[in-house]
Amino acid sequence: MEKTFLMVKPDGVQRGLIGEIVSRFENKGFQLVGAKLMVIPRSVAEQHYGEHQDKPFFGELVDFITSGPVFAMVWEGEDVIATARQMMGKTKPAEATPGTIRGDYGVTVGKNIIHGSDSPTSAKREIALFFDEKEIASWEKLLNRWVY
Ligand code: RTP
Ligand code: MG
Repeated sequence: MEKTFLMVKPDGVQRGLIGEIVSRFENKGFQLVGAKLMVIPRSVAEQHYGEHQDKPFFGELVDFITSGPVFAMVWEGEDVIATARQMMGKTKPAEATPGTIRGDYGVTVGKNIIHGSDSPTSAKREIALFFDEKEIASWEKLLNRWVY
């Protein structure tokens, strides 16, 4: 089953949006298989955003993403990579449709609440960068056995 890496950025954690964001993906029907609150080491942040290293905002981006705890997650489900990007909304909150996470909660492009992998290659790379294999727990939904 497809997996993606999602992360509530420091602004989302500061604003108390972890629960809201987790709820959206749970309610959609995706499955949480890994999660942790962490402060990203600078070297990991530079690797994570390596594709942007020549952009003028790179320094600011790395400063911000390492400025406080993030909530890093791995989610699983059919087409979860593309669907999560839809649920996040466009990078610039002003362009993000209301109903999306960035459309509902974001104001500035630098502080846009959530990160999500943009392709299967990115997802694989980012999951390996943030999680040990033993930190990812695939689990079976037992609801149909526990609720009648
Ligand atoms: P992310 O990687 O964080 O999920 O965001 P994204 O794919 O939607 O956007 P991306 O192009 O990968 O940009 C990464 C992050 O860099 C910040 N950014 N700042 N000042 C600027 O013009 C600017 N442009 C991008 C944003 O916080 C964006 O999420
Ligand atoms: Mg990106």
